[in-house]
Amino acid sequence: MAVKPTKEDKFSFGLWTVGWQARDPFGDATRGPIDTVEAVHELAELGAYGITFHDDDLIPFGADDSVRDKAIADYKKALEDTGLVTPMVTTNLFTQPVFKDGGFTNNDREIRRYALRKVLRNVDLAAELGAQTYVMWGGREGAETDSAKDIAAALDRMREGIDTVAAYVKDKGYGLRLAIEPKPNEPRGDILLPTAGHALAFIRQLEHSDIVGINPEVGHEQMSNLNFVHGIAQALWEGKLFHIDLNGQNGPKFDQDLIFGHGNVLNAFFTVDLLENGFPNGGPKYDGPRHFDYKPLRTEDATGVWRSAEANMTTYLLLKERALAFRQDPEVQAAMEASKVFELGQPTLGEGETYKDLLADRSAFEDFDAVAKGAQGYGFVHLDQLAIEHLLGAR
Ligand code: ASC
Ligand code: MN
Ligand code: MN
Ligand code: MN
Repeated sequence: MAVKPTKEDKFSFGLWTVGWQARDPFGDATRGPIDTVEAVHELAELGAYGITFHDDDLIPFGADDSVRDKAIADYKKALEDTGLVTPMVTTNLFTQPVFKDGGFTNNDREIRRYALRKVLRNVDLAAELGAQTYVMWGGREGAETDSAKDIAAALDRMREGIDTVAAYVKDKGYGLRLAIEPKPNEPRGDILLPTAGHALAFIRQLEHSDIVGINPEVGHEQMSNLNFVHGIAQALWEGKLFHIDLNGQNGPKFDQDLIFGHGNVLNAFFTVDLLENGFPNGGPKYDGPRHFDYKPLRTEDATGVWRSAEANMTTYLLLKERALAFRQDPEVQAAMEASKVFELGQPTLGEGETYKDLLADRSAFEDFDAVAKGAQGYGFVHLDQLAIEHLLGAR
């Protein structure tokens, strides 16, 4: 099926995704490194609008200033040549041995200070490139042992770290917003801020919570057996869905980072439905990048890498087309009405009504026929079957 992505679709990719050499805990790399400039050109060719990176993806860790400057200059030139943008930037605080006990929450204070400096340096680069979002994935911020990590102190240090970065961003007048990316485990046995819900609660403890939101990843929520659509819905509802990492996952197991839709496809359908069509009763809508954070399968060669990048976008666009048809189908609208989906949008108390009026309303309790109401059907199966039939192209 011919669905060609355009820049208006706002598809972006991490440099580390197509660039993954497929090294895993059991095996060596199966592919060679990909040149950054080549990756920018390939992604632009395929129809992406943006590319994102960890500092160490672009500039080898420990590189001297001349190497760093050249890497940045080459990257900027590639962006200019292709029109690709950098909407998001992030920091690698997980690969190097120095971060084996984390960055912001490392038990070693000197390492925490070093981690903060590494982030601030890269925040300058993010601002210089015009990024809107700075993601913080605390992959090593966690533990394997409950004896060795004081969780309250670790959360204090996490708050201190994020507030320090946020204060810097504000003082510098950068337009950046920070987005925490939750993940329950891997590489650590347990990671701090394991789910979207934990991260949203944590953000309320920050001094600079106004510029901090979340970057949920499909597979990371599903690793905890959670519903990704519910996670992003709550973040949207709180005005905190600053960015999104789209990929695929088959239930709770190791982080698969599959192509978007190549996992729980029905949940992917409703993810796109929410992102593109919004809540049935209105409310905040997402307008940020559709960012893919996936890994091309280890079995693939260079051709397979670019096919897989394309597959993310094609799958998204097909789901978008299906989700639009679903919402516009009069039969679906009628089924939603019958299922009282729109009735949930009505406040439970009437305009100006208080609990006093509710207590005085005999129809709400004394004369309410709970038995009759208990017998009503909601027609949810019919509605969901319509979704399946749209998804499968049968309507
Ligand atoms: C990130 C991010 C992740 C991890 C992972 C690294 O920045 O969003 O999920 O790093 O992709 O392999
Ligand atoms: Mn992942
Ligand atoms: Mn991610
Ligand atoms: Mn990832």
